[in-house]
Amino acid sequence: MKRIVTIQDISCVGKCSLTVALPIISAMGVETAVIPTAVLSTHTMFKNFTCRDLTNEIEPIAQHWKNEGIDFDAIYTGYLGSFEQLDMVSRFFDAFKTPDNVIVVDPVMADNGKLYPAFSEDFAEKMAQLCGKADIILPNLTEASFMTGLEYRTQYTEEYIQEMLERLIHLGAKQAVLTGVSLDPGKTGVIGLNGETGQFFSYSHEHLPVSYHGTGDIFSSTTVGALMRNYALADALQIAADYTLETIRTTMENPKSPWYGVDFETTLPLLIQRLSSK
Ligand code: PXL
Repeated sequence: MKRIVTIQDISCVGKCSLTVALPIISAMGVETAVIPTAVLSTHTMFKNFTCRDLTNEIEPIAQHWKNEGIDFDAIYTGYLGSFEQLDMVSRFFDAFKTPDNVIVVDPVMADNGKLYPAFSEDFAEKMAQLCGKADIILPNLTEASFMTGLEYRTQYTEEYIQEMLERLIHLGAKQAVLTGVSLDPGKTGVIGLNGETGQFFSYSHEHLPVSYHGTGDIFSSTTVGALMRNYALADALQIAADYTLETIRTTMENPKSPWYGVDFETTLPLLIQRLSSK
């Protein structure tokens, strides 16, 4: 069985970061080790959430794992809360990168043209450096724009997306994937660039007219799980996009779904079925 480690916060209620990464990747048949970078009572869309920073735990955990000879087939990072955490995660990459494992960075920090309230433009610059060490990065258009300096647009052409991807590859990542790209009315999807072969790849599907918290984390977690089940990146992205879309659709249909996240638990069996039918 493959083993990954995911490094991000745990929002105790809220269906994002570790509370989706852990169940989804485990259910995909992949051992999922975690480094919780902070414990929050809820994600930050609730009012008055509590937060205990765990930055000082990262290095002792890493050191213990080194002493135990533990290694990972993938290192997957999501929401990271401070410059110091970015530094520590960068050092974690140096310590645990092997010729065969894969580093996946989802630079969670912005959406809809704006940085999340906790972050500044300097943070985006530093996140861009972390992305430079990754094998695969999964930014949305807003995050990509803050990291590359190419202006954020809501209306764009394929050339604009290609330029954004080329700039992302220029940061140093081997493959860059832009999420939430709509080139045709009523559709959305992902477009990626393999920096080593110069090849673009894409997948698009129906665009549902809603937006829910935590869906980016579900998408990235599923991508990592599928990669670990030996799917090529383009296929892993398709599996992740379909699962996220079905989850959003199911959530829309459930009048009792909570406002703060999606019903990924309901659709998880469909994801597992798809993997086992390979
Ligand atoms: O889903 C991304 C995310 C993760 N963790 C925390 C967040 C967010 C997005 O806002 O607040 C704590």
